[in-house]
Amino acid sequence: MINERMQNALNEQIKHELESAYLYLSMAAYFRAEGFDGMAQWMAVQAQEEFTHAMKFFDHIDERNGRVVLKALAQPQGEWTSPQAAFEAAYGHERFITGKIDDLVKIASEEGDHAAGIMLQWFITEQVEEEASALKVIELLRRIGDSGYGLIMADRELGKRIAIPADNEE
Ligand code: OFO
Repeated sequence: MINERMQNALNEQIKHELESAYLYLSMAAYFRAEGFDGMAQWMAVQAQEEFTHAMKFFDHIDERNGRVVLKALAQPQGEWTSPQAAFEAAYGHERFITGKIDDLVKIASEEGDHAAGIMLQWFITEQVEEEASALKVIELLRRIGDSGYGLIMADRELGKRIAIPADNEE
């Protein structure tokens, strides 16, 4: 059985993960509109991943006889000044999410909730990857600068990202 404080905090995190999905989907729409279909694909895959993160919290609450409560999602930003600006916003968002995971780890420890603590270990590792993958794209786009050819090549490369089935995302 999960206690109320932990349950409320994890329900809040479901919202954050779904807001992440919504933000990346909004970025995918922006990239589509700008003609960067590869970057749109990268963001669409990221949005799918975020949904699987939300479901990990959903399942954890449910498996421990808690109650999942979904909250309203904020409208995501829809426009950015450049592909680099969008990826920088994604990186900033991931740092925000890392802070949220750290807060949850603290709550789990204060509540003596070892089950939540173990589940959250996966997210600690995942956030290192999430920040690193956004940063890698930012560095690539910084090197390219305003080169139209460079952006086309980067778009082609980023479009190779494919969705990983949720069970293999360990
Ligand atoms: Fe769920 O890791 Fe990004 O936000």
